[in-house]
Amino acid sequence: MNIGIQPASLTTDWASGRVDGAGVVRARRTIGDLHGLFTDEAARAALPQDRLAYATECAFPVAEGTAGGLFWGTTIIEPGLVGDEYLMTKGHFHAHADRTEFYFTYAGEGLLLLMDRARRCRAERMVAGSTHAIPPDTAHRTINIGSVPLSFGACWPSDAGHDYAAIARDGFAARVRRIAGVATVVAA
Ligand code: M6P
Ligand code: ZN
Repeated sequence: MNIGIQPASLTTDWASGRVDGAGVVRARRTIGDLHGLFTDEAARAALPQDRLAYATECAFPVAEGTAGGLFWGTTIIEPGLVGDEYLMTKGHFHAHADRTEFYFTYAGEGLLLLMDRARRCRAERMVAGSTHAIPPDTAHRTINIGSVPLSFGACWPSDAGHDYAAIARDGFAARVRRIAGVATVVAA
């Protein structure tokens, strides 16, 4: 009996990171969405508020909150500065705090900023191929320190959820600033 062979319902372009397929959800974060993220709020407010900061393309094969499932997505952060800080993601803890995640870089140059519950920060360099295991109870934010888009993939549990509130309230304890032309991690 011929069972048949179907193409995969989901594709990832390994050069660009672009994810495609039925049910892929695309979202945009604009400069306007990043209110309060940067030290220099006046510099952020002076930029076009509808300018793209980063885009996500994600596949959710099971419902959000399902135990045992996995989500898959790509984030592409535009190059650029707000004051002396580079464009970056909002960053989050997981709502289900012990849930972990993998990040992996397709293209561009970035930093992955990690912060534990004691607000201790460290940063890992993101270049094509770099693969990052995000531990439990660790906030994660990505920063594009290059001059081209930073594209990275993520795979995370479908019951991890996003907790943005702690970061919105307290921020990260470290920031990445462009100092004498060099991306530098400094205490916030
Ligand atoms: C990765 C994953 C997503 C996340 C996205 C953008 O793709 O971690 O869950 O939504 O980055 O990051 P943030 O939600 O912090 O803006
Ligand atoms: Zn996450």
